[in-house]
Amino acid sequence: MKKKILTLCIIHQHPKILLGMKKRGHGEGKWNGFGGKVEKGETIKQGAIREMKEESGVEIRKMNKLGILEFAYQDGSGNMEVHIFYVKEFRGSPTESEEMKPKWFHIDEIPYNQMWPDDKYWLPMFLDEKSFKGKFIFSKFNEIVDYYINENNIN
Ligand code: 8OG
Repeated sequence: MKKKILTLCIIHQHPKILLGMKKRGHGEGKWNGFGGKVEKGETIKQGAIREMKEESGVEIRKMNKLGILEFAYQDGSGNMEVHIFYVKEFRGSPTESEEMKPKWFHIDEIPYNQMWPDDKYWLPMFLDEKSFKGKFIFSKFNEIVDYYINENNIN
């Protein structure tokens, strides 16, 4: 099966990051960065900028790709490749959308127990602005059954 390409953007304005509570669909009830599927005819970067604007009202001015993670299920279904962007500069103020409710979190108070279980493995690297590449395999109950993650130059 072909891998789906997705984006994920997190604004870091030290000592805070912007997350959003996903209100519906895949990952509902979890805090996460902003992003989604890359559409036909757009680059990954364009997809990231579009999704950030649609879901939070924020216009990205400067960003840096830090990570590429692959997510798969044990039964081989739903392979995804997620491109993770560190957003340094933006315009506008975060606004609730149909999909996400934005909130700033101090980096000492990141709500890992209400996030995807892989996030605690890579978000600390992300916050240090280190690049990384990895893969997580989930059970059908969304538990991690296997993973690897490498600090790596992805550019
Ligand atoms: O378009 P849709 O809302 O389905 O996009 C899903 C978003 O969730 C997209 O930004 C990628 C992101 N995402 C996953 N899996 C994981 C994960 O395990 N951890 C994090 N932090 N984000 C994920 O699809």
